[in-house]
Amino acid sequence: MRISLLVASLFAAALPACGQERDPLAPLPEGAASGAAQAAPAVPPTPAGAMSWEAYKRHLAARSLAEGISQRTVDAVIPGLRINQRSIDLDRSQPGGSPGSTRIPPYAPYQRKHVTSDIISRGKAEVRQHWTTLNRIQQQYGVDKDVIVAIYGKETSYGRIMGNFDLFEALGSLAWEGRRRDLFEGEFVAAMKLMDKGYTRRHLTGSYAGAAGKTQFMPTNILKLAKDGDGDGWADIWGSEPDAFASIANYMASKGWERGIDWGIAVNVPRSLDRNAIARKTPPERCPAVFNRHSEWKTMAEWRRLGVTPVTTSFSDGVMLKLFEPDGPGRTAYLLTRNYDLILDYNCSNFYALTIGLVADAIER
Ligand SMILES: [Ca+2]
Repeated sequence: MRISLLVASLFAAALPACGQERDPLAPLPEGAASGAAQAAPAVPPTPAGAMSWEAYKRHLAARSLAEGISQRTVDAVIPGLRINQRSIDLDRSQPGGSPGSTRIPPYAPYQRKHVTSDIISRGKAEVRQHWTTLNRIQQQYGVDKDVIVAIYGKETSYGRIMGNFDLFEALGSLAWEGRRRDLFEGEFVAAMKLMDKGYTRRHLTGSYAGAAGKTQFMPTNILKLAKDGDGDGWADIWGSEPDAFASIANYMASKGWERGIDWGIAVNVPRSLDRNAIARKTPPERCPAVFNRHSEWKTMAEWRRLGVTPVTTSFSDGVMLKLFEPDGPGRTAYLLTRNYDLILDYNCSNFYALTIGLVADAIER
């Protein structure tokens, strides 16, 4: 994430997500447990000093070599590796663990702050500047170009805030600290693999928690999903916007993005709708605080029969949708598609995903 580390990072939401973590500019009230990191169960904290930093560095070197990383990379990174206490402090200050913080704030004030004319106009400028490239990427991956640009804008303020933490120090420090050692140690090793592939130490910077570049991918996702979008044969998510766009599109496509289906639409919901009758019946597989706010799935035709009507655009009758009323009955509501859930893969927060969708729609208009 971002985190050039200003104050903003103090508010950054949660863990590095699939690709990133939070908006540098934006707290994500409900996104405390997001993304890739959510997959890693919390382990009991290792009291600093349970393993000395020097001993842990030896462990990192041995694991790296065991995973096939070159001695040259190990020698370049490990001996001088320092603890980055700021990474540890920022990680510990993330929301999510404090009792009593379960109340979800309303979305409308967040929307006013994060779906702004400035963000939208800068997104439109990105689309104009990269029109041909973005259309080619949209055609190739099937992911809407306005969604790609909206994600880029939210993740890094259109490339302005990518984070300047040395990835090895950030990831190594968080692994050593121990609360999510498996996650961060795996990401450290992935960063070593990136260096073996030719990415320089200068490139390998990111957020305090290791989300990197214009896409805010964690190193494992850079290895798996980064793509070359400008045709120079090199996926440079730090330096190339076309590469970042292709990588974001590839991320979404790899998760199953359905070509030609919008993320969702605004709808009017009758007051009389029985919310209990449409509530989700099965526990979500991930981030329950986020998914439990959505209804069960019904077709567009079924929603119409229940009196739920699109404000403007609609879906065809057979499309599967779920209802989300971010601010409760009587306020703006949305019918969401499976593509919305893929935005949640990027960062598991309704505040995040809904904002991406609304900014994307506004960029397109
Ligand atoms: Ca490239």
